[in-house]
Amino acid sequence: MNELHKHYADHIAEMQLRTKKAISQENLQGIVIHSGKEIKVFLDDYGYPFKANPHFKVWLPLVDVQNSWLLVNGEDKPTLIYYQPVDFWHKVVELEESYWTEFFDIKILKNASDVDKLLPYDKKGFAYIGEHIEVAQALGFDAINPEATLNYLHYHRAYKTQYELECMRQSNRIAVKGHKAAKAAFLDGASEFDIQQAYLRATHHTNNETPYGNIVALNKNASILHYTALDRGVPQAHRSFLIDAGANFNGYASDITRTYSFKRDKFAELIARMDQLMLKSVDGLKPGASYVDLHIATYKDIGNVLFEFGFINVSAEQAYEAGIISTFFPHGLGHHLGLQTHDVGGFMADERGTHVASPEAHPFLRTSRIIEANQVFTIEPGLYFIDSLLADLKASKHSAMVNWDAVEEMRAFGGIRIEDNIIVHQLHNENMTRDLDL
Ligand SMILES: [Mn+2]
Repeated sequence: MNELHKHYADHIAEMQLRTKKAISQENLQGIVIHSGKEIKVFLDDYGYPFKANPHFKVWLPLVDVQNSWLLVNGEDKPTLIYYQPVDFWHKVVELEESYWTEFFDIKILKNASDVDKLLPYDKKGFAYIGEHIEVAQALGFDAINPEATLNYLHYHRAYKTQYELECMRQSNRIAVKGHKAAKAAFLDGASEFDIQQAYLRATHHTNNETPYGNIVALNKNASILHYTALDRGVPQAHRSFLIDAGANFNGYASDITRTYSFKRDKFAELIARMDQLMLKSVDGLKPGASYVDLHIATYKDIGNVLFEFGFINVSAEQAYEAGIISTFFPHGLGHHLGLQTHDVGGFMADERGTHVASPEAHPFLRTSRIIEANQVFTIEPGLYFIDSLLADLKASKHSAMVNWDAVEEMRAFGGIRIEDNIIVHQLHNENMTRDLDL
């Protein structure tokens, strides 16, 4: 029995416990979770790539079955209504016995529209959780994605079970293979498109299986934060390479970023300095600490880097007061990671879902919650040379704080982001990404 199988029973027990509490506080009898259904392209008979409801895949490692359902109440053995049509057009995934199947009462559904025969006759007291409101209404549910129930489940999802942590280690393992292949392709002089192919091949993922659209950016394209175009052509020169790419294991995401310089140049030194800064940030993840404070400390530290490398001629403190660090680091330090790349629950102060807003000066921060053990985060500081933001700064009253020649020299390299995936344990952090020698 491997690590995963060993921990699965405890994972199910924890999901049962959460379900029981979630439904008892809302006086529900149970929750009916819909995996989802195909969404067709307008006027076409093809569907968009299917992504399962995270509330479904938190229970079991089925990420690609549509029209399937879970009935849970936290006490009885969960029921899985598994869609297995008679269909000679599409591949039908036949259910095979696996480490997880014994934990469910499994009922086979041959026609998607017959599901009501397998659901509770009286929907009163049952909540529907899923994307398809019209389906829920047609079936007669009153409680559709009740906010209190979702808040409770989302708040607790930030605490990963041992099974989930193992899934995330595996997800890192797959992504790291891709990152190593991508780096080799870059050093080989490949195009963005071909680097992407190398990544997918090494991870055994199709483009639709990665948890988010990979960012594969050469040279100046690295300054575009969410660059998802893939240039087919080989650029005249390879200067820099930024890759933000993850993997998927049992529905759990990894989310890793690396930046490389083609030569041993000033940009390479800047990457090394940012790597050091990034690892210092990771050390700041501690139970009881505030992610917002860690973001602000890192933000100021980037001010130090800007000064050390001569991009600004004022101290980090002065740059912070003037607000100009945001020109170079315009996003948040990181986020919760799990079934979703930007996992839920990051702004919740408690299980009722009380919202804690990000500070006004840091609107792009994706979590404001207090850090606790068994939570998983990304740490991903960046330093970019973004044309539009630099133009705004140049036109502002703070323009003289910047050494524009030094900045100019870096524009062709785009920018730097380095991102690892970290489990916070009670007494230490586990950097899943570095543990794999990336
Ligand atoms: Mn990320």
